Amino acid sequence: MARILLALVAALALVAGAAQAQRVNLLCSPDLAWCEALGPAFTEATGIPLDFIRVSSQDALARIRAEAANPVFDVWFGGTGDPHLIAMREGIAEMYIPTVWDELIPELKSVINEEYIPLYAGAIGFVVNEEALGGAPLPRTWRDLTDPAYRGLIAMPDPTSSGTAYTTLATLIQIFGEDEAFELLEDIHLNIAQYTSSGAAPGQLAGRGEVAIAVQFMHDGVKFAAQGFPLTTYAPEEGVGYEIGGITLIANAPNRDAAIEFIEWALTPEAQAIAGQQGESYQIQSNMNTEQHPLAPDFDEINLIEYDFDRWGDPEVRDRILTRWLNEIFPIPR
Ligand code: S7P
Repeated sequence: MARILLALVAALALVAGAAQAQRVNLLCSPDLAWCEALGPAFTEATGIPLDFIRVSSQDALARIRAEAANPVFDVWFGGTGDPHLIAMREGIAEMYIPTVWDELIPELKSVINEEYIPLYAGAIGFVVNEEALGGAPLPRTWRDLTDPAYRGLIAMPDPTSSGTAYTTLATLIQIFGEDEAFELLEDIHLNIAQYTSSGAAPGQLAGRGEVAIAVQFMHDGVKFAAQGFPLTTYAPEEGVGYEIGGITLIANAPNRDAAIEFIEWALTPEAQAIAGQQGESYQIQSNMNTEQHPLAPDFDEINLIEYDFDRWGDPEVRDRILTRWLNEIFPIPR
């Protein structure tokens, strides 16, 4: 009898231990509302608890790099794709092929050479509060942003913390070439009122009329307009770069099984629909069977450049361009 009791106690302890291990620590880079909506829905679907913190894409990469020897997070959800690719190439993230792989939009997988899991796509653009322009014309091109008429009227995110801003730098370099892009960035810098740490914040400043022009993802502009802010969203004439946001398993994740369960769940049409229905996020979702939100910008109507994901997901390219921006643009008085 004593042996049976002991065996029972041991079995219960094992079950309790396993249950304790079943949780997901999520590094979440999209908008906070979407991050907040994920946990309750995932726990309801699977019984697994989820904790998250919201961190911008570049900061998230820095965090995963710093914790690589002793990872805290299991999954990195969302955020621009370039740093996901870098994490994969540096071996601090692990490629996992989800069971829905064949349901993911083929173009999203092929342009990133299937090096990470696509979660959504979104294009860079201008988000403009016409009232706050104070009579200045609507900017139509990237070059227009250098016009002194926009002094103090532009906000964009900081490329050292924000994936949105890194996508913007990469866009300008791909359109104009590196040196000309840096000349433009210098002139645009003179018109910048604020570099924000997160990618979506410039649209909030524009929405409140604190600036007139935000450079950021178009789906974020659409979101703020849907919330009632007087904002118009469009792509400049020379074209725009785009992101393929990722979902990534952290290498040596402390809760690997739960992490995989989360990734599987997050790529289902039901989970992806949370972005637009509860999370006010209008990216194009990666699963072909997800019903796209009516407010999601239509890529067929946007002048997209041929974004070179391979190059911009190269750690050396990233570090060199960010260092150049930090040394040559950021310190210029304005
Ligand atoms: O808000 C949604 C979104 O624009 O944010 C993600 C990205 O991490 C931008 O945030 P940061 O610029 O702060 O890194 C995008 O991937 C996503 O579409």
